[in-house]
Amino acid sequence: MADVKELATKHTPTWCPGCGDFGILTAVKFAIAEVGLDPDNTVIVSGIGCGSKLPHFVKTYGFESLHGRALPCATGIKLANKNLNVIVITGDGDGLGIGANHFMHTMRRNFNITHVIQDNRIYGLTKGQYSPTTPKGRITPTSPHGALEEPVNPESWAIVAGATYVARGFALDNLQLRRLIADGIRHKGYALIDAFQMCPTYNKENSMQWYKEHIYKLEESGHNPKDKMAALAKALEAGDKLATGLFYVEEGKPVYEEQLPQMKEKALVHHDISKIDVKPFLERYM
Ligand SMILES: Cc1ncc(C[n+]2csc(CCOP(=O)(O)OP(=O)(O)O)c2C)c(N)n1
Ligand code: SF4
Ligand SMILES: [Mg+2]
Repeated sequence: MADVKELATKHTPTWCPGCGDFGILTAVKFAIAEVGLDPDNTVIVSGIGCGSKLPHFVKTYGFESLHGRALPCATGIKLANKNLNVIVITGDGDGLGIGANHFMHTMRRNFNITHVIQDNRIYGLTKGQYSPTTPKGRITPTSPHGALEEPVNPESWAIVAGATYVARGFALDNLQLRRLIADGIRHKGYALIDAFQMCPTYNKENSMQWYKEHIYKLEESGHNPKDKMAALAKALEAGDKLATGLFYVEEGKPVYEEQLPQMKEKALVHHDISKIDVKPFLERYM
């Protein structure tokens, strides 16, 4: 079992002071330690963005992939070795914009992975363009007259697409966030944790104070996370208040990687391929 201190690396984050990525990093490390994941058997996969630097700061295996492609890489890793613990970290732009196609299909397949979205409602790394979760009407360098689109609601997308664990946290409510991530890791199936975070450099509107004034906790509202329609209603809730906590959980749904006959007995990486003659296959395609 990992001690949280042993999960530190020699690298130091270069995030801006006050960035919510610090809180999410802390929550991820504490969740890994709490669940007792073996760092040698754990891989954190990210895309590209400010927050996607996270794998550099946790002493597990790490894979910083391409913008929008964290989920296909995580899928490939899980297919090669289903025994690995796979945690995916993406920004809101990464996971819900360029990577939205992968997001929907990975949830539909119910891979056993945990996906944390660092949701600062902006493209941070590329200097403040509007993102899929930027509120309608927000003025940014790419929406000088106000963003025209309705923002993406990740929780409702996830519930409808077939995710089996759907939660939302806040970078500064670290105890709640680490519990949601830890439970997401323990959950067998696709777990989404949408983590609200501040970007004090490019998103001045959704500040720490703003979140504190708008957030309320689902567990204090009598919500039943096993009720799919109630979860969807909570996700789509209109108005000034934003719920955090566990929206939806469904146990027992088969995970994709365990339904493949080739992997029933053991992971692909443990198959003996030394006696397979690949020459006929190569000749067929050369
Ligand atoms: C294929 C491709 N398109 C665009 C980019 C440029 N790019 C890098 S990060 C990024 C957006 C990052 O926003 P988000 O995913 O929300 O992460 P944040 O920086 O806010 O943490 C963009 C557009 C890229 N690297 N690759
Ligand atoms: S630009 Fe925003 S998201 Fe990126 S490090 Fe700075 S505060 Fe964090
Ligand atoms: Mg972002």
